[in-house]
Amino acid sequence: MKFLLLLSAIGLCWAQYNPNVQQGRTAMVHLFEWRWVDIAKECERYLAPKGFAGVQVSPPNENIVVNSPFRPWWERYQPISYKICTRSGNEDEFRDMVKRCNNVGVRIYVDAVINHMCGSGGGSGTSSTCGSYYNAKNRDFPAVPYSGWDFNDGKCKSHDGGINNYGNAEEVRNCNLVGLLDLALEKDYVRTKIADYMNHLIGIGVAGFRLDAAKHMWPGDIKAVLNKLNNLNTQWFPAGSRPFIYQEVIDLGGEAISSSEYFGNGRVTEFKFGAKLGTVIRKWNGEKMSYLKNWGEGWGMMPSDKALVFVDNHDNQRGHGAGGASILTFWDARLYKMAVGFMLAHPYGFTRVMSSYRWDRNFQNGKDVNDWIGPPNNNGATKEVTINPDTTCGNGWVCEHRWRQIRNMVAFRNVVDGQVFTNWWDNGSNQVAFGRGNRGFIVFNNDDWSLSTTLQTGLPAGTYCDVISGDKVDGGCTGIRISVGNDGRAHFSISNSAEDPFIAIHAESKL
Ligand code: QV4
Ligand code: CA
Repeated sequence: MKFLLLLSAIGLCWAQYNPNVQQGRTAMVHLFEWRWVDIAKECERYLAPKGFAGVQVSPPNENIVVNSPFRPWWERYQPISYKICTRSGNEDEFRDMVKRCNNVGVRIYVDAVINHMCGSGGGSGTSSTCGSYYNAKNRDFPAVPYSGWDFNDGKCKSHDGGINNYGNAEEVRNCNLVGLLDLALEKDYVRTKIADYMNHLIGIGVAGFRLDAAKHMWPGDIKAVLNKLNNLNTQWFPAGSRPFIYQEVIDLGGEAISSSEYFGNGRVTEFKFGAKLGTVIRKWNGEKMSYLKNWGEGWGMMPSDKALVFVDNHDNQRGHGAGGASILTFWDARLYKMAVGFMLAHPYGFTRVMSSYRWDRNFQNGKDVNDWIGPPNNNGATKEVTINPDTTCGNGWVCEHRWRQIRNMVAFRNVVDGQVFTNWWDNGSNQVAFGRGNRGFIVFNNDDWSLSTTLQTGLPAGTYCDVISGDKVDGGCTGIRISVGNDGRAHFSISNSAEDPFIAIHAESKL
């Protein structure tokens, strides 16, 4: 009885930090701009069998249609209503996706754009993904409905109604972010409309939310909205389960607003993670992988149990948002795989893998002028994610989550879940290794010379298949074999010119 009380107390206190994943699954993937029909299939044919915990989906609510430039990805961050109706699909397709993914134990997390509606320069008419009328100048969104009273025009004190000074918390939260009409979240009416939208999604079966632009909302206003949310759908979740919450707050230091103000509401995106890891793996500013020994809180990052971590996201992979030039993406595939491998092997934070589409980059004076290009499409209709015979994706979809090295490191993270960080080794430069209890071990060589050394792995004796260079198939191994002796030690050689200069072995890759 005491135990049950304790459990329920922990449940109540910690609920919104819990991703509501199926037992033993530890990483989500952001299927950026995918259609609901493709996500449903991906859950069944790939994500569930490979052990992915969940999917972050692009905003599912109706948005403005931007024709100049033609159908940019960012139009989805300009809401017109809360109808489930976008280029990714309609409500029936969304429901079918949530049901099919949940049925195979893969959770859906919704990107909730609740700080604002469309841009002030968005005009008027029915140029929206479901044809709902709006008038940006009059602050009129009858499909919600919102009107002039529901926006922060009166509250914002900046000279032009926009956010110009990130050193002023009131301005950041009460004014328009890049001209986006800022909702008056202190009003119970607005909070109720937002909570109704989120509760509609909870009813359908989603497991949680990314709160877009959380920095631009007062933590107390967010809390008031969260207090109105229902428990998760008991068709798939234990009674009393609370939605998982992770708030998009970019805090690289030096601004008026810090991540810690949001810890009471749920997890927070840790943007230092990708920015710093990119700097280390690129070996910029004299950084070395050996310095990663105390990665996490030791590097000035937030507490692990509050952090949502990722190497890149849909913004900073194309120069939007923050993080800067150091961010690694699929465009730098070799270094990117090492960064994602390090993230998935390391115990810090709840991890999110990025899954992108390719676009024609065109750098002019260091800026990609094609950073707006939307998903692969025919006249604006998002293209299907096709699957090639070799399991990669077609039609311009990158599918990083299907790359062997990344997919196998998601499995590694599941296998070592709950195990301590141990057996750290480094050469004082860019050759490092560490283990997770007696369940997994990983070795990196990011130096300009070869690695050849014997290390304590902590693993039971046996022959293991390296899941970076290959796979364990039918009891054999298509990659490098590593033999661990009775003393737990194993010899590793990694050439600095290897296609992937790292090796990972774990309990389930034992032959
Ligand atoms: C333009 C002018 C403005 C003018 C305005 C008038 O530039 O000066 O005031 O018109 O209407 C797009 C355009 C932008 C345009 C704006 C409004 O790029 O030029 O302003 O629309 O029409 C994405 C994109 C933005 C895009 C926005 C809405 O990144 O470029 O703006 O969608 O379509 C900060 C925040 C952080 C944010 C990050 C990008 O703290 O919260 O910037 N990240 C999230 C999302 C991101 C999204 C938003 C927030 C907004 O991850 O994808 O922005 O929802 O760091
Ligand atoms: Ca705001």
